[in-house]
Amino acid sequence: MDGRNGRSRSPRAGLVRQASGPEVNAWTQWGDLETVVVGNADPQSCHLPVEPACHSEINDPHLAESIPWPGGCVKHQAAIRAAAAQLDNFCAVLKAECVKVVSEHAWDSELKRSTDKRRTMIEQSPSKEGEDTRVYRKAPVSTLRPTVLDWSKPVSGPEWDSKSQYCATCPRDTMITLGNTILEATMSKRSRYFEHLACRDIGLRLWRADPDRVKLWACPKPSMSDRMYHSDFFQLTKEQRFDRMRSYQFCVNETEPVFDAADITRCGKDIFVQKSMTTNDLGIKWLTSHFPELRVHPLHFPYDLHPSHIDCTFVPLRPPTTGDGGGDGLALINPERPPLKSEMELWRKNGWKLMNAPLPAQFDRPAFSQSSYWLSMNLLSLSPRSVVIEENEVGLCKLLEDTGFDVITIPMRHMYDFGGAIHCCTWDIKRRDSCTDHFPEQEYRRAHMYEESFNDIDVIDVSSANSGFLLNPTKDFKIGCHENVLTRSEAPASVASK
Ligand code: DAV
Repeated sequence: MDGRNGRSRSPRAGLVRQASGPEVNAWTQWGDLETVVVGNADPQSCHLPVEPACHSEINDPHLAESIPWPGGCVKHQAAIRAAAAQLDNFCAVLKAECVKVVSEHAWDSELKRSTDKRRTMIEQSPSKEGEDTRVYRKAPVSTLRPTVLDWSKPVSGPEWDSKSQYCATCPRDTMITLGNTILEATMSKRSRYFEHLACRDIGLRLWRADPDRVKLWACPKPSMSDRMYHSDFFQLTKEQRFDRMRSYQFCVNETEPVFDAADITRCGKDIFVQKSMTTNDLGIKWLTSHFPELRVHPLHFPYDLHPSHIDCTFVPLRPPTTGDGGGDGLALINPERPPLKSEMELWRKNGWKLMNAPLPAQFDRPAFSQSSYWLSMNLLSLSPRSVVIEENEVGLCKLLEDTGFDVITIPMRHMYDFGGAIHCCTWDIKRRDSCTDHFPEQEYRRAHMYEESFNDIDVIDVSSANSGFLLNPTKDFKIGCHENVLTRSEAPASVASK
């Protein structure tokens, strides 16, 4: 028996653990969800302080005339309570859902079909002869919550300081599960440097319980010194930003690897990482070299001039399947931020289809929200057949139901003030999935990712079916509805003609 590699455990214990699989396991965005962390709106949640990677503005023009951006101040307690209540409700929905059926007859095929998608099982069968009552229960999702911290405390490093931190509503931004590895992101904002500590206890507990199979890992923390940032980024006019969009240069430069976990989306053996305000090329390179079992692909969305986090831009929903009622692989795209034709070729040739997200139900945003109205598409998949979306998003609900999903709706608009919605406020720990290859048709070349001068801005036309690749072409769309993006007619001729 060899104690060092764990073989000293009793064979029985070993067998039990093997049968259950590691408690940390998530390779896709859609595998059957078993354990998830849901963020907290802590009482000392703060407004983002102004710093080299963040210049926030109040959305309401009247309020903006009266007060400056309250960076570093604790948010209003009423806003905090409202978001906290919606997060608690989300946990309750994930944890349990029971249906009591009084007779077999009532268990009609429609109800059965929709509950099947939610992985429903019988919890209580009729106990006596002649009785027909049974209780069905959806396989519950275990929810974990971050540690409550005081975000109003100032923080500093050798070359910087920050008036406050931010909050713990969006563990998605700081933490990601890549297979059996828990990874802490570097972040790029000084105020968010220590945010992962709210999830540290969860990470440590999971790793300690199964150190042979679970990894707890982090990319080296950046210096956050002034040298890391393009200091003129927030002074650029819209026209200058539009002019520079071909070069995909944002506020963080390439001095040190930087990424937010929410810029990554997982599809089994392949993961996709958005180059953004919060993720640089070096961050993508770090991920590529540290996860050799995965194929890492950068993604670019040139019409988003302030990209941050991929989950309001490009959302894989289910993989392609073959035979027996299988269907198309599906990814939801943002029609205001179309993907590049060149980068979508991989998806097309591997049997995926794209689907335009409908325009959001509401375009107004809470006064202090620093996210776009595309939080409308910030959904959480419970399985390849079942998704949770915001209750106002009727258009999205219909589209998803029409494409075969069971849609669960919950209220989440109070979270918009805290930079996120249903996907942002979660961090999935365990899904029933594996490192499956959903993109077998490819020649994976790491080298092309590091081209110094990537300047492709040729995007998918979202108003055309693209020979069947895009399921629902939209005529509504025109580049520039988004307040961050110029309309085509406003754009410099060199760009508009593209
Ligand atoms: O479209 O503003 C927000 C994502 C926040 N985690 C957007 C992206």
